[in-house]
Amino acid sequence: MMTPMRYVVLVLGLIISLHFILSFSHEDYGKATSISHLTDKIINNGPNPPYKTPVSDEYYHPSNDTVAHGRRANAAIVVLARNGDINGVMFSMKQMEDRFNRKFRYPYVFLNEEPFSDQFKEQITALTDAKVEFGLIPHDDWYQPPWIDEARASAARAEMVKNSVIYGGSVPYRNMCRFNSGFFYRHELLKPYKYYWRMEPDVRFFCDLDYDPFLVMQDGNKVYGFTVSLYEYEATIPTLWDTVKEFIHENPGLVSPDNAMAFLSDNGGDSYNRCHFWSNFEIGDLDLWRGEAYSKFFDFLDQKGGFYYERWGDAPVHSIGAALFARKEQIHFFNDIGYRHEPFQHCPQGEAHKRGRCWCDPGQNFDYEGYSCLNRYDRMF
Ligand SMILES: Nc1nc2c(ncn2[C@@H]2O[C@H](COP(=O)(O)OP(=O)(O)OP(=O)(O)O)[C@@H](O)[C@H]2O)c(=O)[nH]1
Ligand SMILES: [Mg+2]
Repeated sequence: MMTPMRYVVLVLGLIISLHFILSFSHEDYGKATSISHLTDKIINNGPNPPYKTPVSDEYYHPSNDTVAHGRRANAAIVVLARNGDINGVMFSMKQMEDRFNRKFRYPYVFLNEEPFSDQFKEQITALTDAKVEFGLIPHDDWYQPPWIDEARASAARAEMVKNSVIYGGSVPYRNMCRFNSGFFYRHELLKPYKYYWRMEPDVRFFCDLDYDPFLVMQDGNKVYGFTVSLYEYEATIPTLWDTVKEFIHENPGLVSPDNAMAFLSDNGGDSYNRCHFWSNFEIGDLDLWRGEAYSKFFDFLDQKGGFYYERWGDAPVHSIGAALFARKEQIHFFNDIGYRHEPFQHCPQGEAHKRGRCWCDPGQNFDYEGYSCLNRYDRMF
């Protein structure tokens, strides 16, 4: 007869033997259960995504350097704006220059569906020593295509206005979302570039950025960078996910292995959890959008008409594209970039706050607030 104590010892012995066999035979199991991984989880209170390792010192230029010499990326800062956005654009750009670009001198590309006024051009050019170009958006890349059923589109807008959906009644807003989703990276002025940083009017940059984020993207083979992620309004995208699933079903070969589906869906792709990267800030690789997978994806979405029959935003469209067509390691959280677009902000914490001489209150940080999706990003690693 075995005593209960002997049973316990026997079962423990079996578990320990199985653990050792699995540790040696399955590398992933070994890594996941290693002491260092487990202590990391306890100390850092969760998973360990790549951004928790600070950017290496070799990327930093001393903060008193006036010009960053050395390697440069093929990159531009991109701004979509109207003439009437001039004050907000200057507000953002002055900070972009002071916190970062005064030293790095990356060129700016401004885009508009109407010609920029002389006043706009003069005031903007005066803010920087970098090259500034002003481009006109081709008519068909901006305006609602003729094959959209206007009766259906206007009925959808009226319904959204009735339901108080933000920008629900606006056609220009929809043109903007469609242009940012599928056309900006094809503009003539952006053709020479590989990387871009999207900047909007009226945003804040809180910290000095003494390293070149484009080189961090390039060297790490990253394709999409963000600072804030959150949930999309369901009312703006009722059929978007079904359309995405249809596309995946028809094009399984275009989806990346090791993608970031877990950021978008909590059930393996069955439904969309509405998480997206907030696209008013993006540092990205234009070739992600120009590639076969995203090009086909955008055309597929576009011909469904959801940019006009609903109000599909460029944020969910880009986020779904990046998450499906890149590997999850290629999506980068720019932890060092303190950033605010009303009403949310990312404020770096601890050492990163100190190093960037950030002027945001570390207590005001969206990262792990209830409406943020950063925990879903973290859990992928
Ligand atoms: N040229 C042009 N640019 C536009 C138009 N509408 C919006 N934009 C730009 O597109 C970007 C996004 O527009 P926003 O109005 O900031 O949209 P949003 O960020 O969703 O909403 P806000 O909370 O109002 O900032 C900004 O860079 C705007 O300047 C437009 O009709 N024409
Ligand atoms: Mg905005």
